[in-house]
Amino acid sequence: MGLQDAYLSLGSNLGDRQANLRSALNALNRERVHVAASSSVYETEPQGLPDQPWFLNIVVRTRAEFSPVQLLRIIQRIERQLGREHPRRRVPQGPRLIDIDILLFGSTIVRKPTLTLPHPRMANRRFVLEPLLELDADAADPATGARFDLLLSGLQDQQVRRIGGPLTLE
Ligand code: PH2
Ligand code: MG
Ligand code: MG
Repeated sequence: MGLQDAYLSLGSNLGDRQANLRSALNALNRERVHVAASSSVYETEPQGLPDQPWFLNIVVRTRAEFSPVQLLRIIQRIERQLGREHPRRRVPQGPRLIDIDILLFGSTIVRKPTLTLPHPRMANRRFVLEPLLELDADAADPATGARFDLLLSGLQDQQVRRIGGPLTLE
């Protein structure tokens, strides 16, 4: 499979959140998931499970020479290495040192028990769409054709604020 643009969402709401995001970016590059561009850093209101600390979130564009499932395995290994708990001990949508989700993989549509692309909740999440649109203002959902900028306009009640520019790598 050739190189594809894959967009990833990264989030952290425990410990040194910015350091956790930076460690994840460095780990991706080390694993040959090349980070081509990173959004600004946003501090974001927790969605899904409200009673937890606010997150730092970014979106990155990567050039991956892997299939979507191979990319998922690499991401899950990095999450474990960075101290994320085993899936069975984790609260769904709850606090985490690091979470890395595949949002889009080119315009590939995947529906497997272990992986759904585009990410099934991205269209409802301002903490995803705002940084994604920073990297690609014309991005649209490959499954429905809906433009993400139009979807974002319905999510303004979710609080996000840009707290800094793109993270720099080692
Ligand atoms: N991740 C979740 C659930 N809720 N809320 C924000 N603001 N940012 C996240 O990254 C996030 C969330 C599950 O992965
Ligand atoms: Mg995840
Ligand atoms: Mg997630």
